[in-house]
Amino acid sequence: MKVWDYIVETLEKHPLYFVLIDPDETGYDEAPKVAKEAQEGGADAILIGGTVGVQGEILDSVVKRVKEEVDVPVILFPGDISGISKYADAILYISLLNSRNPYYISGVQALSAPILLRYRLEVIPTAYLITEPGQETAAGWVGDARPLPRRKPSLAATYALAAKFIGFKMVYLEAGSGASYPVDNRIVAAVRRAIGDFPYVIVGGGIRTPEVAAEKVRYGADAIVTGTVVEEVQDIRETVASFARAVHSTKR
Ligand code: 1GP
Repeated sequence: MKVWDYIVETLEKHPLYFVLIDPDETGYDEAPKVAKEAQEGGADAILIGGTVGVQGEILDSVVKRVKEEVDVPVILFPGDISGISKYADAILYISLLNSRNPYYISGVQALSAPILLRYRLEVIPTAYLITEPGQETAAGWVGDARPLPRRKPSLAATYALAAKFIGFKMVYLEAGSGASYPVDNRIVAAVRRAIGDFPYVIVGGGIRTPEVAAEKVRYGADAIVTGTVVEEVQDIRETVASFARAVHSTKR
């Protein structure tokens, strides 16, 4: 089954919860175990990636080992052209629409397209919008983003509407990994209002509790991503389970 079909079918049942594994943070040897426990806790997919570091043979080997441990989709979340592995199920084909640098809007996509074709990787066209406080995170800094201000949610909404008109299937609202606070609820709500039911909205960055994850869903998120919380706890399965329960049981 295509990952996209899995996403659409699962969304008919409940909102999605993705666990992001950045092997540079979790450790390359720990990543497969983290993925297994995340699946057992109820994660709907595993994202693998990071802004710096994860690439080449090491990435291939991590993705292969993660695939051996889980049945849920393993989706690449690349920081650059180097974040590609033919062993993954799909890739978020990301365009950072509010970057100042055209490389992150269309350059990296062009440079990676031939290799994605050769690997026959399923691509999921994703508009990536970095909001405040993304400027304090690696994604915002490296991606040279002009973070969308939380006091002007209409700006995020216009970018999201442009993403819809261009034809993206996902809009990823990102506060940045390890952000001191998550994407503002007013931004999530304004984006949802502007684009209607589609594209699907992913919200990530700075989400630390199941309550906050559920809140983002109530304001309009279709999918929640957490990364850092899983890196910080001992009991990964139970932590993921509490997030999965909160996300899956909340109505959009
Ligand atoms: C980063 O949205 C993800 O791209 C996850 O962020 O690590 O803060 O959970 P956190």
